Amino acid sequence: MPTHHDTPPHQGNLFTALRASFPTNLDATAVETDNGLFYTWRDLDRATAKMANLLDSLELPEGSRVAVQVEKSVEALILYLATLRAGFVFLPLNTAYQSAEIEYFIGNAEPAVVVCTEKNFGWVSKIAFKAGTKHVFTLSENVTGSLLDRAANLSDQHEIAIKNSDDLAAILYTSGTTGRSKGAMLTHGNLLSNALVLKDYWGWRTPDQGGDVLIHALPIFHVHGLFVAIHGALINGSKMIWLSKFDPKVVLEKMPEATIFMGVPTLYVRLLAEPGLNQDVVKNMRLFIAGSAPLLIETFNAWQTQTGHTILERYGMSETAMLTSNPYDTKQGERRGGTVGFPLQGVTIRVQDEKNKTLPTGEIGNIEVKGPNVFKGYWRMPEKTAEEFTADGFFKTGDVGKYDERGYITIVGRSKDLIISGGYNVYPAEIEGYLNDLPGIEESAVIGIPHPDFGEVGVALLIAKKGIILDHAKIIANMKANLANFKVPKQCFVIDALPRNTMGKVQKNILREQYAKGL
Ligand code: MLC
Ligand code: AMP
Repeated sequence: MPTHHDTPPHQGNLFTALRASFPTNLDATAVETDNGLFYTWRDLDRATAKMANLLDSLELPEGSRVAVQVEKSVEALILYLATLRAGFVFLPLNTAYQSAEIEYFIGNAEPAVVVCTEKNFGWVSKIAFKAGTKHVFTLSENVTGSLLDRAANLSDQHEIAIKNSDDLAAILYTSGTTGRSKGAMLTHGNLLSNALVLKDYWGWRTPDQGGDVLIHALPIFHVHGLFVAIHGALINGSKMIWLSKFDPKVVLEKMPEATIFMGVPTLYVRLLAEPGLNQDVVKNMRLFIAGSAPLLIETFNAWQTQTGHTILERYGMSETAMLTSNPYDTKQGERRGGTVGFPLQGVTIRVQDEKNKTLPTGEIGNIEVKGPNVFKGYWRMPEKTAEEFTADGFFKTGDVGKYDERGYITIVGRSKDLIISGGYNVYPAEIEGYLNDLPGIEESAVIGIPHPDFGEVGVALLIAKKGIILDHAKIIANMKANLANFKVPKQCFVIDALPRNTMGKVQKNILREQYAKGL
C-alpha cells in the first residue's frame, strides 16, 4: 500500500495548499451562484475558519468522520473545506440515498458528526443517534440550519490542522460487485497530488495569466464534482460559477462568462439538444472536460461540429481520483475521441491478462494502476483491500481496456458487474438482493442497456414464484420508496428462467443482447 511521508506534516493538509493558492486580492469573487450571491476569497477563508472552529469546539477524536447529506450550496462547499481545515475526514452522501442506505453508511462509518437538511433531520438524526453519533447539525440550501447558527459567532481566524499527507481527508462509499458498499479512504496526499498534476496538464490559467472561470454544474458528493472540479478551481485561484443543479439553459446562459466546463456525458448530450448551443455562446471557453462514464463518439463528434471545440475526455474512479487524460496541449498530441488519453504524470497503468501477465500494445485486458493518487484502502475492510491489490502493489480497477500504438488508453468494458447511468454507479447485486427479498419474486437479474440520455440504464428481469403474477408497477413503486431514485431499473420484465452457464452463473451478456432495445 502506498504511503507518503515526503512532505512536512503542516504542509500535508490539502487545505494548506488550496488556501495558499487563493489570489492575493482576497476581495475578488471566488464563487458566484445561480441565485445571485457572490462570495469573495476572503469570505471563503473566514467562513471555513468559523466552521473549522465549530468542529474544533466539539473536541472530536483524531480522524473523526463528518458525514454530510445536504443539497448543493456554497455553504456545503465551505463545510467540506472546513472539515479539511480542521483535519477531520469528510464523508459525502448522495442526496438521493434513502433511510436504509443512510443507515448502512452511518452504521459503517460511525461518524462523530452528521450534517443533514432541516427537512430530513427527523429520520437522519434518529439513525445517527442510534449509531452513536453525538452531533447532528442541519444545513439547508437557503443558507439556514443549526450548523450556520452555531458557527456564526465563532472566530474567523483558524490555524489549519497539522496533517501528514497520508492522513485521511475523505471517505467515498463505492459499492462492490458482492456485499455492501465499501468506503474508499483517500488521503490528503492522494487528493493534492492529483490536483497539482491536473493543474499543469489542463493548463489552468492563474489570475495573473488572465484567470479561468469554471462552471460547476455537478453534484458535490462524488469525485468529479467534489475533487476534480473544486480542487481544480481552488488550487488555481480561479472563480467558480456555482449552479445548484444542472440545467442546460442556465449553463448556456452562464457560458459566455466562463472558460472551463466539466460534465458527465449526459450533460453534453443534454446541452447538444439545446438550440442555444452555438459557436458564439462558447467563444470565451477554453476547455470542455468529460468523464465518469464512456463518452460516445457521436457526442464527441457532434460537439466538435456544433461548437468547434474538442472535448477532452479523462478517466478516473473513487479509489484513485484521476488516472488518465487526453492532452490539453496539442503539442502533446490530439484529443482522440473514444479514448481516455494517457496515464497522468506519476501514474503507472498496465493492462494484464487473467494470469496477471502484462499484455502488449493493442491487446485487451484488466487495467491495473499505481501512483500517489491511489487510495489507502477500504474503511475497516482489510481483506477486501488486500483482494483488490496485486502482490506488487497495483490496484485492480475492474475496468477492461487497451493501449494503442501511440500510448492512448481505451476503456472497452468492465470486468466488474456495474451499470453507469448518467454518471452514477448502480451495482446490480445490490438491486437484485433487494428484489429477491420482495414477496413473489423467486430470483432476478439486473442488467445495463444503452440509453440515449443516461448512456446506460438498468432493466430488471424477474422470475416469479410458482403461481404468482407479479405487478410491475407495484415493484417499481416499492423500489422508488426505498432506494435512491437513480438505482431503480427503468423497466421490469417477467421471464420464465435466467440463462445460466454450466457453472450455474447467470449469463448477463445473453440478457444484455436480448434486451438491448428493451426501452
Ligand atoms: C436522475 N435520474 C436518473 C439519473 N439521474 N436515472 C438514471 N440515472 C441517473 N443518473 C432520474 C430520477 O430517478 C428521476 O426519475 C428523474 O431522472 C428526474 O430526476 P432528477 O434528479 O430531476 O434528474 P436530473 O436533475 O435530470 O439529473 C440527471 C443528471 C444527474 C444527469 C443531471 O444524474 C447527475 O448530476 N449526474 C452526474 C453524476 C456525477 O456527478 N457523477 C460523477 C461520479 S464520479 P423518476 O422516475 O424518479 O422521476 C466518477 C469518477 C470519475 O465516476 O471518473 O469522475
Ligand atoms: P466511481 O467509482 O463512481 O468513481 O466510478 C468509476 C468508474 O467510472 C470507473 O471504474 C470506470 O468504469 C468509469 N469511468 C470513469 N471515467 C470514464 C471514462 N472516461 N470512460 C469510461 N468509463 C469511465
